[in-house]
Formats: sequence, structure tokens, C-alpha cells
Amino acid sequence: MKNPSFYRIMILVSLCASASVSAGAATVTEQFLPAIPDGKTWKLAWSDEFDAAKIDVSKWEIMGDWKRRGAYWVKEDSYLDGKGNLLLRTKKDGDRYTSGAVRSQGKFEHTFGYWVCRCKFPTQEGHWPAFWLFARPGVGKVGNEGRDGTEIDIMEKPWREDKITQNLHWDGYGAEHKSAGSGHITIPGVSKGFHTFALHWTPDEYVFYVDGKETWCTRAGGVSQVPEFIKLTEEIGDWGGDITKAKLPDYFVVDYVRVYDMVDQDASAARKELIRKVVKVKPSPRQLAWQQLEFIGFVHFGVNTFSGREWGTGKEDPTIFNPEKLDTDQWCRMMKAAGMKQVILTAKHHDGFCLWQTRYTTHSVASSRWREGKGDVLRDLVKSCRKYNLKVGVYLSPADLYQIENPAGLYGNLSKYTERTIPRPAPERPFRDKRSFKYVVDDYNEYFLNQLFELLTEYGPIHEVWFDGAHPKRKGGQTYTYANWYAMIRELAPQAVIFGKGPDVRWCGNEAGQARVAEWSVIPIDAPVGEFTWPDMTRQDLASLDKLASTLHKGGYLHWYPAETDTSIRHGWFWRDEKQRVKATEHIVDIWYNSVGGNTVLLLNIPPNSDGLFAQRDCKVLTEVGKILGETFKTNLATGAKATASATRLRDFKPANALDGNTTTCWMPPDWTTQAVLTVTLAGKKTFNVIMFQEQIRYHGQRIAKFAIDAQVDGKWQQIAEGQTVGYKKICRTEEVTTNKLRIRIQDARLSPTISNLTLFYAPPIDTIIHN
Ligand code: FUL
Repeated sequence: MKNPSFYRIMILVSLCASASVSAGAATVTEQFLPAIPDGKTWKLAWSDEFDAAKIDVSKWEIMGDWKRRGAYWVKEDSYLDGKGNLLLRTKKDGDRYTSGAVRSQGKFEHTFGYWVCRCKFPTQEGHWPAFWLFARPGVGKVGNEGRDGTEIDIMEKPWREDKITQNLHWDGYGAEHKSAGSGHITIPGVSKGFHTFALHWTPDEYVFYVDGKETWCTRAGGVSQVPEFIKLTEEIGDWGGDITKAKLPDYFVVDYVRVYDMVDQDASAARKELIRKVVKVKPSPRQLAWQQLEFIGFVHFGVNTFSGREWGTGKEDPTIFNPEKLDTDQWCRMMKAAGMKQVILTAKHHDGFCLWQTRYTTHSVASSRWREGKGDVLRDLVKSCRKYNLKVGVYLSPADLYQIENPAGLYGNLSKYTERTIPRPAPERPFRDKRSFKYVVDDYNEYFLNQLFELLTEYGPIHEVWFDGAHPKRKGGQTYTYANWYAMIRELAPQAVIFGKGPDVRWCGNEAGQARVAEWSVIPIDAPVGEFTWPDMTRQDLASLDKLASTLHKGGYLHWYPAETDTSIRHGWFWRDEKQRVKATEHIVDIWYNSVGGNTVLLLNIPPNSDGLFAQRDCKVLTEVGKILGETFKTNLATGAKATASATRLRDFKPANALDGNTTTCWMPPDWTTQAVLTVTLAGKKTFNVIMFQEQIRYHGQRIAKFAIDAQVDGKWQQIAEGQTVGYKKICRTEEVTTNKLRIRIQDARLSPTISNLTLFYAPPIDTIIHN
């Protein structure tokens, strides 16, 4: 394209009276922004929507009044129409022709980015609108091509026809002048209505757009590297035709000009600070030890087992409890066979009946027929757990219908809060543990603390205390002195995590065994840990960066609060009868993959029957699940593999750490490497369908937000899995893949990812395992 300046010759014209305009309010169309790489985003750097009454002179210099070519630029021809548009008018004023022009020189000068203008064209000949960038004095400088300044004409339309042109000029306008252009670009319909004209200017090239479609891409002039300002102009000259033939006034209508910068998605300092804060939140040793249990058993047992109810009434006759064949060894054998590491017993469910020999109520096994009132289910269970090397947890329901319904009950009895000593001495059965606590509490809280004391001091180490949030009934405005409960637990069982209504482990939010797609362990809380009331957290998005940021903004806190996925093997938490549905082995295996492989601990309930035994169907499922998991995870096919990475920080975080079987070491790229690839070459071709990997949460917190896994098949990478969070453990099940090479592509991470303990397994078809 020729230099339009060459054609801009002066024309002397006669003056013409100005007239009002009906440009019509421009509506903002849906915005186009060029595609950008992952991790980058467009950020508005500057704009004018022309919504004001007058041109904003902090943004624009209104050009004139001076001669331009054969006509004049006059200030009065640049104004806003009050409907959201800038008007650049061309008119005849007496014997001269005038037009409007504005520029952002000295007010907004900027390098690179996406520059876009939405506008509507004049209809008459002899003048032309343009949207262009200019650098002063750069364009006039000769040498160094246009790198020190280029006239960048994003749009010029001297023609009435449906075509525009885009051009570059550098090295001045004299003998050394150089230019490049798009030529005529025909765009049907461009002469009517509003259209957008844009430039994506990077250090390496210019890409021009009309209505979001690329029209020209060039590196001509070496690409300007200096700040440039915007010009919106109407010019009069015969490049645009014969102005004397024009019916004037005529208008170039501009709806907006916007300039965007491409920035790192999370480049803002606040985001970075937030991310640094988030990755510093780590599990406590007790939380980590709990997480490593992965699969634990739940035992709902009590009067409901004999009444067929899910929630008892509190009015049950304790003599109905008589599990004549109770065999906690059988429970433990089965749970062990399934692969569980801990068992939690409902020592007291909502009905208030206690499964241990408590000193503080007669509504317990002591009043039952079972073993003539001498039995203690927890005692039996603890013994069996020791034998089978299982840890023990207790469920102690804060809701207590017996204490609500019985006339002498303590729940909501409106007793005074006074200082009480825990445990309340029981001279006929003194405690061997001589510790005691003083709390200002009412009768029910004292009762609850006394019971907790028994459970935490008389049955060996307790590793989880389960506080349910459900309340079939309330009475007397009873509240719980949680702070005292937690303090006593920390003293008596420092190893125990407190679940649910407590600070250590969160309920995953459903009872179907479904972990979230993105299960973050760092969650926002709006009060300090000691004051927070731990509501059920059931929303899908608990802990995205936006959620964390908004809580912090309101003065909240961040807390490591990993999820436990609880579900029952049966339809219902308690055993009812043998018509009760038992989940299929495959279903439990699916739940296991989803929860254990989804950064949660699986708590699977197996309710003993009225004999005190796990029923046969339940035992079959547990045995099969154990066999399937055992068979699947027996041989790590990544043994002997080698790893490389797209980026690695220092030698302590080398890629090989991801494969060394040591969960305390990991591969980690440098900070702010939020996308990275770990490539693994196996010791020969292997066939696998299970990929397991972990983050090093202990020292580095939880970071990975999005990943994909590819396998190299026939020399080509094929994606075989994808996911969002990883956390303590991620397990991806895939189609059977045979390859010697795979890679984990981290697509997004907080600060930078860590990968520890990447392993591969082959899960044989379930049928073949079960029937072997
Ligand atoms: C719920 C309780 O109401 C159920 O009975 C059961 O104990 C389950 C694990 O928690 O909130």
C-alpha cells in the first residue's frame, strides 16, 4: 500500500454551516479479544467509552485549530453526542472545509497490547476517517527501522465502498520513508453500522483485526518497541474523493477505544500474596497421620440395631440390646481384609444409649441383658483392634435423646453454668488417670465432658473423635461448650483428630461417597480456629482462590481442613435386616477410587447385625474389595523408571524424587512456574490403567489446580487422563495403556506444583480377581 500521506493533498473548500447529528446510540457488541496462552489474561489498560457530556481532556488532546492538508482541523468538530459516542465532524465552514481529530499524545502513550476501536463511518466522499497510533519523535527518525517508532494505521477508510486499509510507515516521510500495508481489504457491509478495528501488537509482530477476524499480520519495520499514542482523525483530501461533491456535514462516530495488556493471569500482587499465604497452610502432624490412614471403618451399632430405626427415640428399653454372638475380632478381621487402618465406633448415637461402661448414666450396656450387663463393646473392640493393628476412633453424639426425653435428663435442663471438675469423681469406680480439668459448664456439658474423659483415658489411644452435627431434637436452648471439649481432647488425646463439629477434619458434604472434582484442603473460615463453629460445608466451591480471597478480605482466615468421605455399605447407617440393600463390590471400589484417590479419607460404615456380627453379604463385599485393591496395587509398574521435567528448582527437587517411593521428597519447579511437565520413561513397555501420584503436602501445602496425563503411543502423545486437584493423593483410572513413556502436564498450580510418589498399576478386571 502506498503512503496515504502522499495522497493527502490540500484542498481549499468553502465554509458550510454546522448541523446537528443523529448518529444513533451505539450498543456495545460482545467483545472479541485475541486468544492468549494459558496462564495469561487480558487486562484493560486504558479506555474511553465516550459516555460523558464532554471529551475527557485528561485522555485526549482535541486537535486544531490549524491547517491540515488543504483543509483545517478545528476543535469544534470533535465532540461527544451525549449518547456514548465521539463525533468527528467534517463540514464546510464558509469557504473552508474543516474536520475533527483527537489524539492521546502526552496523556496515554503505551507499548504493545490489544488496541481496539468501535466505530461507524461517514458516508460522503472527499474525507476519510482513521484510527492510528503514532510515536513522536520516533516515526520521523531515520535508521533502526520502525523499532524506534512506526505510524500504525489500524484502520483507514478513504473509500465509500466496503473496504478499508491497514498500514505502517517508518523512517520519516522524506526520502528514507518506508511503508508496508495490507492493501485493500474488502469487508462486505463495513460501510454501514458499527464495526471494530483492532491491533494486537507484541514485541515481535502486529496482528490486525476487523470485527474480530484477522486481516493482516506483519513484522514490517521490525515492530515498534516504543510507546505510541492514539489518533482518531478525519482528514480531508482527494485520496477520499472530491469533497466538493460531499453533502456535509458528515460524521465519523466512535463508540469506544480500549487498550488491553496481556498479563499473567494471577499477576496482580494481591493474588501472588494470597497464593503465597495459601501454600503456607499445611497439615498438622495429627492431620497428616490421619490422612495417611486413607481407608477407615465406621461401626454404627446400638439400640437401633434392635429396633430397626435409623434415629432412635431416646426412650428405648436398654434390655433390647443383646448381641449374643458379638465378635469384634470378626469385625476387625473383615475391616483389615478390606484394607482399613482404623475403626470408629458409635460409642453413643443420637438416642443416647452408651456402648461402654460409663459411670454417668445407666442408659448403657450396663442396663442391657447382654453379658448380664457386664459387657463393654468399646472394650472388646479396642482389644480386637490391638490384635489386628487397627487404630480406634469414637463417635460421641452431641445430640442425646435419652438426656432430652428422660425426666431427669441433663440435656437442656436449664442448669447453671458453674465451675465443675472433670471427671466428676465416682468413688465406687475411681479413675486410674489422675488428671482433672476445671470448666465453667452446665449439666449437659459436664456430662459430655465426663464421658469424653472416660473414652479418652480408659481405652488406650484414641485417634479420632467424631462430632456429628445432626440433631433430631433440641431442648432448652442447649448449647455446647466446644472450646472445653477440644481443650480436653488435645490434652488427653493429642494424637486424635476432631471430625465434623471440630477443627481437624471436615465432612465431605454428602453421604454418597462423592468427593469433589476439586477437593482443596485449605479452606476459608471467617473466625479464628478457636472461635469458629464448623458448620457443614456442602458447597461445590469451598476453596477456590476467589473464595479464599473474599474471606480474607472480610478479615477471615485460612485453615487446613481436609475432607473425610463417609458412606455406608448398607442402605442406612444401622443394620436392619437382611432385606436391607448392600452396595455391590464394584460400587464400593468406585467410591474408594473417588474418595481415597480424590484427596479425602474414606470412612466406610459396616453396621453389625443383632447377633453382633458383620453380616455375610457385607463380609463378602469387604473381602472382595480388599482382594481387588490388593491385586491392583501389588506391583508398581513405574519401578525403575526415569523422570525429566520442563523445569526444576535446585537439586533437592529433582524429577527423580517423584519416583523414589519416598513421600517426603518431591519434584518441584521454581516459584511461579504454574505450568510444567514431568516426563517419565519406564523401564520398558508397560501396560497399566491406574496412575497414582501425590503432592508433598507436608512441607509445601496443596498446589496443583489442573493437570492432564499423556501417554506416548506410536510416537505420539495422547491424553489419557485429566483432573483438577491432587493434594494428598490422586488416583486416575484410565483405559488400558501400553507405553514406555508418559507425562504429567501441570496446567495450573498455586505458586508451583510438587509431585511425589508417582506410581502405575494394572487393575485386572474385577471378575477375574473375585473368581480366582
Ligand atoms: C449423621 C447421623 O445423623 C447419622 O445417623 C449417622 O450417624 C451419620 C454418620 O451422621 O449425621
